[in-house]
Amino acid sequence: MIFPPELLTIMRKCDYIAVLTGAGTSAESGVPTFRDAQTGLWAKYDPQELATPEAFTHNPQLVWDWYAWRRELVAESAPNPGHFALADMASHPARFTLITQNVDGLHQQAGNDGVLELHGSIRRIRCSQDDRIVTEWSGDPRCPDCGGWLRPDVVWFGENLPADALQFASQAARGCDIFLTIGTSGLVQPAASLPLIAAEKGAVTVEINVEDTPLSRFMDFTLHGKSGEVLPELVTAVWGNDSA
Ligand code: BV8
Repeated sequence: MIFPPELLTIMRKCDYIAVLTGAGTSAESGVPTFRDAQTGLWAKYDPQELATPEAFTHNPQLVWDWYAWRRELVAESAPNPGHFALADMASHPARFTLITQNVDGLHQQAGNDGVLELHGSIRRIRCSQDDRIVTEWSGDPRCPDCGGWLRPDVVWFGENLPADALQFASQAARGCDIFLTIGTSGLVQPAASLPLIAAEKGAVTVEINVEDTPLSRFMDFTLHGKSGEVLPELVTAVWGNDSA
């Protein structure tokens, strides 16, 4: 891929890079994006309907089973070259913040630490009653202590994001020199506002996606391609071969 030379110069010289990722960064790892058509048993369900407290209250077993299916997919997945490129990228600027909407933990597996998980993690299970994290249960997904239904430790539509993660993400958007938005449809709030906050505060904004999104027209640079292909090439183009 040919990158705009001015982008490469800016990335080489900047002190603080912030990144927001969405489900598109995990697509090449075999984790379906949030707007991919669901397959098999789940084809007739709309994720946006299932990822809600109402759905869980109405039918906790159904919602539990949906997440158990997704946890299986995540367990079978592995970081792709895009994840590893972001782990590499983190080592170059003086400051680097990775913010993700994803719940699959693949950024951490690829080597990024301090990942801000705006929407929680499907890998963590918590009691829906007493909020404690539960690592073992026998048979029914019930809390060993209080008997409450277990749930994934993710943020559902209509639920607040973890305050600290959102605060640090907003600070990164306000303070960074460059804000990269990768593999997100830019539809879910408040995550989708972060690139616009960065732009408003004068950061150089870059979008990497296979197609345009509602954010594209606000970006300084839009790179069309798969993140698993574009990111390794970008890291090499900016910081050289010894980097990738
Ligand atoms: C909240 C966890 C306060 C669960 C998720 C303001 C305006 C309008 C609405 C709202 C608003 N403020 C709040 C809302 C309501 C709501 C919302 O945003 N609704 C939208 C849909 C209209 N937000 C909330 O409820 C949030 N809470 O604000 O609390 C509050 C409380 C009550 C009332 C009001 C406010 C909580 C939102 C979090 C929801 N939980 N996930 C789970 O995973 O099961 S969000 C879910 O969608 C995933 O986390 C996912 O990451 C996220 C966003 O989707 P994307 O990541 O963008 O994925 P998507 O599939 O959409 O797109 C993939 C993209 O990748 C595409 O663009 C595609 O082209 C691209 N792509 C594909 N392959 C590749 C690729 N790109 C590169 N390479 C590839 N290979």
